Amino acid sequence: MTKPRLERPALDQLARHAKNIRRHVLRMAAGRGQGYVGQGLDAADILAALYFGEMRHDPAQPDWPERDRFLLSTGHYSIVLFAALAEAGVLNEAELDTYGADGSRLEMSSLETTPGVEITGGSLGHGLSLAAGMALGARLTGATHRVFNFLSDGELQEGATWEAAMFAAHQRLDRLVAIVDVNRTQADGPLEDVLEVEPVADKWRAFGWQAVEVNGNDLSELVPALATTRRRGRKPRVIVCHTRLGYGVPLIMERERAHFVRVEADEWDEASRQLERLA
Ligand SMILES: Cc1ncc(C[n+]2csc(CCOP(=O)(O)OP(=O)(O)O)c2C)c(N)n1
Ligand SMILES: [Mg+2]
Repeated sequence: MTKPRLERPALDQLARHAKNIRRHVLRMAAGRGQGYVGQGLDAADILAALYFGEMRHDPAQPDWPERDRFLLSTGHYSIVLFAALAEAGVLNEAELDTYGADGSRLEMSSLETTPGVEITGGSLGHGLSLAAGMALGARLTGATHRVFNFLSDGELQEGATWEAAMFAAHQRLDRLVAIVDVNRTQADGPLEDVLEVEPVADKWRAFGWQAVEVNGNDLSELVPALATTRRRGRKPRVIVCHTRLGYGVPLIMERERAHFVRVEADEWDEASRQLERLA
């Protein structure tokens, strides 16, 4: 089996991928007039940094056994995973238009049967347990790939996440990386109204993790933070990413509630125009 190239592209190239991922997200949601657009826009920089920089993977062989695993714990963020997989060439861009349609492989909550998708999502709070198990399994078999688990601040409100955090630290799973999207919101509203989770980084440290905090919408912070996770260190790592729901499209960012977005046909054109103005 051929080995994929491991070059890490420059920041401006990553920014182009992030912008394309956002374009794909808008295109996908425009198809049905709805979707988890805010999350797709908010996490685009993180997925660009992973899929086009940090992760070892080969789009031509999505099941390559030595690939780093990306586990999307937040199934409802599937829109950004599909967008990144299309940008990487794992999925065909034309298929993106089927997002959320009956019979489509691109469900609004991701399924492991879709190429490039490692786990089925939907029931929140389970991703970190799966990731910890995979990282432990990899170590037991002598494999060297890493496991990246993407989770949300809403999932920090679930007890299972902290059981998995405790287990991963106990097992010293230093090839496990958690990436937490702290966008300060969940389905029922802002975290300060529903259930506060701060101080997020200190909670992880108390559970035995090495934690860094970055602006998750700034590649110049994300990329070096991800690079530090390559060092072996006897602790699992977490990158706490502070993001904005809808980042790059003011029409979405300014909505009072943007957990699930329905947008009128004429507003999609304006959303696209706004995205093109993003540097
Ligand atoms: C176990 C479980 N409980 C509740 C839900 C319903 N639910 C779907 S999305 C969501 C919000 C989770 O928080 P977060 O991912 O931070 O939301 P976002 O930032 O996307 O608004 C909830 C509670 C679920 N999918 N799974
Ligand atoms: Mg959230």
